[in-house]
Amino acid sequence: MEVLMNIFTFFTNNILTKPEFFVGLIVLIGYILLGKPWYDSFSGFIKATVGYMILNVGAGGLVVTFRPILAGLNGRFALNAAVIDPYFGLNAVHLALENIGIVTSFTLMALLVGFFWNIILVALRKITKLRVLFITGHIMVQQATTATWILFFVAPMFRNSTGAILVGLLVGTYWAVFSNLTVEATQNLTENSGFALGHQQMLGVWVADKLAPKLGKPEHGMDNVKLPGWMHMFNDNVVATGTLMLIFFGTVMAILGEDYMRELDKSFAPTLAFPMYILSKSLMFSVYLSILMQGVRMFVSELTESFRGISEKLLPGVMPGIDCAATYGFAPANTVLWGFIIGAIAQFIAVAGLLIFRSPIMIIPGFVPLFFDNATIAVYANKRGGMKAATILPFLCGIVQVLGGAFAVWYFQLYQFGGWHGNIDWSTLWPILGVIIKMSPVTGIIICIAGMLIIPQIQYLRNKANYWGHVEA
Ligand code: ASC
Repeated sequence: MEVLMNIFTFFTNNILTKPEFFVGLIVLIGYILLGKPWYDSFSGFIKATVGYMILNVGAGGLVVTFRPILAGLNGRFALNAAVIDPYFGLNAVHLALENIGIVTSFTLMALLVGFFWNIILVALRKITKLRVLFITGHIMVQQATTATWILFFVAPMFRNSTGAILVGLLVGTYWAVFSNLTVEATQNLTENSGFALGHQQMLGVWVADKLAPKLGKPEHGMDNVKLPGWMHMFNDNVVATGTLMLIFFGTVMAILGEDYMRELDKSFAPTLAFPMYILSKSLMFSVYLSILMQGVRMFVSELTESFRGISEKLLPGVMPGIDCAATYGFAPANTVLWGFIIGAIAQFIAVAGLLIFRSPIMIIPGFVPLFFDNATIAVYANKRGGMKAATILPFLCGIVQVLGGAFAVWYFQLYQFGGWHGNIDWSTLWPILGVIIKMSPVTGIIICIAGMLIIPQIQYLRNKANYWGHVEA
């Protein structure tokens, strides 16, 4: 008994509370189960662990850059600001969990449970009518993280392993059900390429696909639109993030003023001119975000490979739910950028609305939802409703991203940590799930999971003849 206790204590102190080793261990075990040679399993372990450590470096840098400015906004104008971007959201959740004395490894536990729950749901596809396994690893990490905070925040009695398992069930159900919901639209868009979306705007895409034919005609598509060449610079993540942060944080710092910034930020060297300080601070966001993303990519590519190996063994022939970027080749080249630009205009208008109506929450647009949600919505909208749909729907999406994000940031109190997930499903569906679960945690969780699981049943009843198409039932 004592030996077991000692093992458990060791595990808790050294692995569960050290997410970098937890993720390394998951990869190591996955690779061993897949029968990889020892040196491949070992390199997987090292890469996953180092990747997570790199993420920590990026996250630490963001906090150092971020804190004084957000504190300044709050101190001066009683404005609580948050960047709506899943990487900032990830960071905010980690800080928030640490703040309530909870180890961030619970997010990884939720991820693992969610992944296996998705496998089980699809394995039982004759009953559940679910056809897709969600395999976009970095998205799963982000979503499991945000969902952990949602549940831990609204239901404090579940701030433990039971809670992490429940988060896994919730998020795994979401992965299975909502990726399944994109099957028809994606098959139509890609001329039956045999994949579905496994990303952050699956509900958004379903809505867009349903509304688009009512808004416009596919014959009047994006093929006829020509965008000025300079706009293509926004296709680059670093350029787009750097520019966005310069606009937003640059404005914020300019408003706060030089004296106040010097007071707040001890690293502001006396010899450094204010404009140069603003420029370098704003661009530092891009720097730390790149570092953070590099780390995420590193551990996620190992995690995805070990997950994919496991799922291929368990579920051969099932459709994968993959990154939204995979659909971009199936639309006229301008569509992606068009969605981004329209979404950006909408988000700026919504942010102005928050300021004009004196919302205590201020939202700072982040690149990932701005680009990837709105581009994806535009791609699907254009297919069924042409340019008109590809304009109206990203516009609506941009507005809802900001307003829903503001609600979520306030409701889940992540403004204290400066970030929120921000993608459209996480500004609509998930805040609603959070509100339901807060009312009555146990019943709420059951209602949410059961409610989601009904969706594929309805889909199946409405389309029995073609339902299984690409998937072996
Ligand atoms: C996201 C996210 C990314 C991008 C990428 C798009 O939501 O976190 O890194 O979109 O998946 O290809």
